[in-house]
Amino acid sequence: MKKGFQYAPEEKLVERAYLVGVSLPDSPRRVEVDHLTELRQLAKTAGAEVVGSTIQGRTRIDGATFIGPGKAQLIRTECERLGVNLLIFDADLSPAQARNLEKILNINVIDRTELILDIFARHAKTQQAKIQVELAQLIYTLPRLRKLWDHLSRQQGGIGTRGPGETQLEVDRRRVRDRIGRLRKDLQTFSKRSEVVRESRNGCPVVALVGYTNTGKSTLMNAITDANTLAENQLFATLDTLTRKMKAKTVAPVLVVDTVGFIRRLPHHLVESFRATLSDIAKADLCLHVIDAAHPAFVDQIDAADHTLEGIKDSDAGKIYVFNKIDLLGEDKIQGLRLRYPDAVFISAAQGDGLEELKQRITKSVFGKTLTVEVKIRSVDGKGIARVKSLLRNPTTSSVENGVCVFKGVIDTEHMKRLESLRGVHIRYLL
Ligand SMILES: Nc1nc2c(ncn2[C@@H]2O[C@H](COP(=O)(O)OP(=O)(O)OP(=O)(O)O)[C@@H](O)[C@H]2O)c(=O)[nH]1
Ligand SMILES: [Mg+2]
Repeated sequence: MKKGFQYAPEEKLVERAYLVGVSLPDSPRRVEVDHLTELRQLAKTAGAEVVGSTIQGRTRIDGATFIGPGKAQLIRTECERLGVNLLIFDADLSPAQARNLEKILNINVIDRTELILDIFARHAKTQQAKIQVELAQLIYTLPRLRKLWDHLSRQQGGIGTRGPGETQLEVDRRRVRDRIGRLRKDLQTFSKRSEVVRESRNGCPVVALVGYTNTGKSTLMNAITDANTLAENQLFATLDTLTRKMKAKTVAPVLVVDTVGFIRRLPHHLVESFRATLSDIAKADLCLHVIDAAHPAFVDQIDAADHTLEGIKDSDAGKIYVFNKIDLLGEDKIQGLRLRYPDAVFISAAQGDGLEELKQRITKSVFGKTLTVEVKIRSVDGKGIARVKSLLRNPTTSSVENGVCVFKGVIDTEHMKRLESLRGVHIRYLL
């Protein structure tokens, strides 16, 4: 290596983050500890290194600084000691609170919504997802533009940089509003396009995988369809909708949709922007609510996901609770869950346990107890014809052509296996 002249490799900026939670009388400390664990995972997913955290007990929120100026000073000292350059709040800060805190702390302050938006921006791959995320970010940014300007003027410092006049801020606000309008229009074309895709589904029933983020929806998708979608131990790995046929020989075609996960207090900007994506859930015939049975806060996660689902879907639509990751639980724990949730299905998407039962439940639910089918069989196969007639309710012969008989009729789903096992029989499902 040449002495005295070296190219320093570009340093990768890893943000050193400090987390702040607030425990109010209606949210006990234990709950806030769980929430901060989730915030830590969110921060990690966003690429930050968490170097410290604090939970402050308060009787009420401080209007100007959320945590109070005294606590803010203490945090500043701690952050300076730890070399922190990003403070993340497990709360939604008002634009003014964020501004005031940055003044006291002299580092970048973001809240939970901003962190989630950042992860969404990192994970957005398709054009639709990118537009949806940008829209959500702009809606969030609009009332906070002043904070951005404060940043700029502080960075520049010195004479003549006393912050832009109100007019420049107004111009920027208008630009952002225009862009929001444009993105909303772009999203409408995506909605129309997905209508067309939906029609091409040819009446096949659709099952949506829903649930809290990181519960194993994509892993389940890969296990029951031939999709090869990203499944990773990070939050919001999936943002785009993916539809595939369920692998099941014994039933009529069923489409499975994998989509974005939910989280406690999903920022409403995101729900609004992701309406096109979420409409796939709304239109589904059945929702499989996937639960991480091994997560300590799975009950809260069920509630949070159900709450989000209520805002998207009619309550009378079918739903099955699917407890995943049972490979991580002992037999006692699984038995306890079975007693507590008698209608649920228990699986390990990763190990393949319980998937056959799940598929049967899906079939039963989307088709009801019966299916209407058209059966083709060679007319010389007298024995086969007799079997087909015995399995169908009210079989009608619709035609005999080129030595092939065509029957139509209704069959109990429990008899489907027997019909499919007959040799020389061709079945078409009339949904
Ligand atoms: N032990 C175990 N781990 C599982 C199982 N299913 C999924 N996982 C793991 O859980 C993590 C999350 O899985 P994903 O399938 O990405 O979860 P997701 O619900 O699609 O997550 P998002 O798309 O981020 O909302 C991954 O690390 C998987 O390997 C399971 O049955 N057992
Ligand atoms: Mg996923």
